[in-house]
Amino acid sequence: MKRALITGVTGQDGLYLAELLLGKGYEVYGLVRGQNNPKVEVASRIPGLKLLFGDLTDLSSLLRAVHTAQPDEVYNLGAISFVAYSWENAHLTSDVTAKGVLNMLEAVRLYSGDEPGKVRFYQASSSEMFGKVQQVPQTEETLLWPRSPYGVAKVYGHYMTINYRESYGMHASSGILFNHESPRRGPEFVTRKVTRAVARISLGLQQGLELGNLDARRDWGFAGDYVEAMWLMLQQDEADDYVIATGETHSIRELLEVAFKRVGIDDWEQHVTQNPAFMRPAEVDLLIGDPAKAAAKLGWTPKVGFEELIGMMVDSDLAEQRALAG
Ligand code: NAP
Ligand code: F7E
Repeated sequence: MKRALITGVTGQDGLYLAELLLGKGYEVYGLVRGQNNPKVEVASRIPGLKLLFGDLTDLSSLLRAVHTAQPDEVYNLGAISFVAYSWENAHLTSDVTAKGVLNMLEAVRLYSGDEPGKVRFYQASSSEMFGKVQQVPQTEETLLWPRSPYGVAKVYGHYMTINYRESYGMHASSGILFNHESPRRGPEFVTRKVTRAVARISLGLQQGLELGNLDARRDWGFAGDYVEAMWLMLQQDEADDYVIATGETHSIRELLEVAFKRVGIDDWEQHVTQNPAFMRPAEVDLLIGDPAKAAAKLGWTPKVGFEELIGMMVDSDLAEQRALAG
C-alpha cells in the first residue's frame, strides 16, 4: 500500500485528491493547521483520511508530519491562494506560498537522507506565474511575468522545486495548473461567487451581484480532472513540469451568461454591477494554456467542459441555497 501526505487537504483540491488517492488504495495523511478551523471538519468526514497537525511556516511541524506519515508521495497544495488577498497580505503570502514550499522541500530532503528519490514531491504551481503573458497560448517554456504577490510567491516555489530536483536529484515535479473550479471552490473566487449569487437571485434571496473586471479571460477546468493530472505526474519515471489546462478561454461576461442561463435568466446585465473595490492593482488579462505535453507524456486530457462545469456549480448552489432556506 502506497502512502501519501497532502498539505492543503482542507482546500478544494486537497479534498478531491484525498478521495482520488484513497480510491486507489493509498494510505492518505492530510496536514491541517490552526485552532478551531471549521474546514477541518469537512476533511475529517472523508472516510480513511488521517489528519496530522502542522503549518507550512513551521519546519519542525512538517518534519514531524513527514516522519509520521512516511510517505512515498508528498503533494504540496497548501498556500494562501486568493490572489486579491495577496496584495493586502504580501508578507504572509510570501511566508506561506513561497517559503512554505522551501520548508516542505527541506522536510522531504532531510527525511530522505541519502536516498533522494525516496519520496516523490508535487508542487502546486500556477498559471498566475504567466501574469502579463508573453506568449499565447502559454506552455512550459513561456517566460514568467507574475502580476501579484501571489504570482511572485508561486514563481519562487516553482523554481525552488526545480532547483531541488537539479541540486539533490529529488523526484520533484511542478504542475502549472490553470484555474480549476468545482462546487467545492471557495466563495471568494469569481466562478463560485457568480454561481452562488445566480442561485440566490433565482430563488429571490439576493437582489444583485457586484463584481470587478468583467473582461478578464481565464482557462477554466474542473478540479476533479486536475487532481488526476497531479497523481499522473508522480507516476512517471522522471520528474518534470507540466501545464494543465483545457486550451479554451472565456471572459467573466461569458461566465455570467452561461450561469444566468442555467436558471432561465437571459438578461444578466440587469443583475450585475461593477464595483471598483473588486478591481485589482494589476490584472492578468488573458490566460489560455497549451496542455499538449501533458496529453503526450501523461495521457491526460480534461473531461469536463466549461458549460458543464458552470452548470454543475449552479445546480449544486441551488440545492445548497434551497436547503439553507428550508
Ligand atoms: P484553497 O482551496 O485555497 O486551499 C488552500 C489550502 O492551503 C487550504 O487547505 C488551507 O488550509 C491551506 N493553507 C493555507 N495556509 C496554510 C499554512 N500556513 N500551512 C498549511 N496549510 C495552509 O486552494 P485550492 O484551490 O485547493 O488550490 C490548491 C493549491 O493549488 C494551492 O497551492 C493553490 O495556490 C494552487 N493552485 C490553485 C489553482 C486553482 O485554480 N484552484 C490553480 C493553480 C494553482 P486552511 O483550512 O488551514 O485554511
Ligand atoms: O479571479 C476577475 C478577477 O479570484 C478570476 C486562484 O485559484 O486561479 C485563481 O486565481 C478573474 C480575475 O481567480 C471579481 O479580476 C472580476 O481576473 O476567481 P479569481 P484568479 O485570480 O485567476 C489561479 C490559477 C490561482 O493559482 C489562484 O490560486 O475574475 N474578477 N470580478 C473577480 N474575481 C473575484 N475573485 N471576485 C470578483 O468580484
